[in-house]
Amino acid sequence: MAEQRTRLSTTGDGDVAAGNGLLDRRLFLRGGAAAVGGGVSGLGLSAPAAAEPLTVAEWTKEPGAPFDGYGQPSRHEAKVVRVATNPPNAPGTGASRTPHQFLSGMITPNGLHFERSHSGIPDIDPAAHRFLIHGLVKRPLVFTLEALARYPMTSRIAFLECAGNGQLLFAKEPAAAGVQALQGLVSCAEWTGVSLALLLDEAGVDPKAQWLLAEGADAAGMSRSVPLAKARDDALIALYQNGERIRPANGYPMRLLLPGYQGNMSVKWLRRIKLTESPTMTRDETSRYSVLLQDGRVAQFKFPMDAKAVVTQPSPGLALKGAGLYEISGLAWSGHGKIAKVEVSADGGQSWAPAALSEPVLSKALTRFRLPWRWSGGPAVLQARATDETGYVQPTRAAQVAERGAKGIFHCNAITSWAVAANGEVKHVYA
Ligand SMILES: Nc1nc2c(c(=O)[nH]1)N[C@H]1C(S)=C(S)[C@@H](COP(=O)(O)O)O[C@H]1N2
Ligand SMILES: [Mo]
Repeated sequence: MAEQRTRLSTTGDGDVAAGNGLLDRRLFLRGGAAAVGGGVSGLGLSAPAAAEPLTVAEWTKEPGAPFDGYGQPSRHEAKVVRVATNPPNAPGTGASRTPHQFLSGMITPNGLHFERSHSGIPDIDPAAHRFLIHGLVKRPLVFTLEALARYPMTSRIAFLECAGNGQLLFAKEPAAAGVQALQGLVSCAEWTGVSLALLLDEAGVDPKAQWLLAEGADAAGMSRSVPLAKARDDALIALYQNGERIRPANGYPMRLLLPGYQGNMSVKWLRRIKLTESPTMTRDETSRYSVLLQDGRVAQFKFPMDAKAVVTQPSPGLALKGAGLYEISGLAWSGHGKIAKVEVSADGGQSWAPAALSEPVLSKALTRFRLPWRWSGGPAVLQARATDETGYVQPTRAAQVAERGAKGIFHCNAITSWAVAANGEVKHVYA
């Protein structure tokens, strides 16, 4: 396993890293791309300057638009939007998904962070909102937003993933869907707020307390039990998302953030934390968000999201325009820590090459990976497989279905496969 790269040097260049055209992840750093394509960079994607001389465009001939109170993306990017799925007759209930096929880097812009709400987005007046810590504490405390905002703050970059993300992979036949529909219930932001451990110390936790109940101020009154150890470890009462106040859909004016844990536990519109001896067994944690086992039983409480990687480009909807050099890119994450390795396959999992991980590689954050690929123009099946710092390796779909049975819903982290056809179209398949 140490050296997974099979050198298939049939073309004579030493840059082939795995079957069906996968190239060495250091290719561009070494300047070796000259060997695989035309021109100095080797990419050969540009036109000769003589064929296409620069002209002076309309937008250069007159002054542009004035400044804007709150900037918006270019009007040419109108397709880059979340797509919502709602149960019939239930506005605000359901989810909208991040269009990862159009994004790069590791941070999800706030307007594109996925949304999952059980009873719509409450219109909370920040001045009237109160947050209570009570139960097994010496001093029950009530916070206004203003008071909370005066505490020392910390920032961290963390992904948030709904436990239902990827659940379509449990379907018998591969869904005709792309990365947004299949894996769009994960996003990553820089969250800033007050460490929950600090507030718990201020309230004085009774030694009998082992759990807490977190409850939202939405009409769903969504609530979950959280082990005290997690609350003390890295839980945040988040007030800011990527530098600005949390968006209404994501929990304005404050939310619980439990890095690496299933999204449902990061209670939005947080109004109450109650310290308890044992889990409260709320509706939201007994009816859903657990793992159905092969024998029909349900494993109670699976909190961290296991490691997953997914190729975002190319992916369905982004057709390849002719054979040649491409960069395969995608996202990987683990609720157990840092991503240690992402391997990419172009032949449906027969051979694998290690991808380059873009810095920074952070614990419980999305990690961007990249790998050069020379597409021959023939059929290919692209996959990515994550390994996290605990040594855990992401399973194939077949392995996960065998383990869980076909009725699984939550915590699917199986490998996603994209087939590339000779005409360049990309399609979701089971490999
Ligand atoms: N109060 C409250 N908190 C909530 C929810 C909710 O409906 N109400 N949805 C949960 C679910 S299922 C998920 S996956 C995450 C989604 O967070 P986001 O909408 O910011 O992406 O919030 C969780 N917190
Ligand atoms: Mo969720």
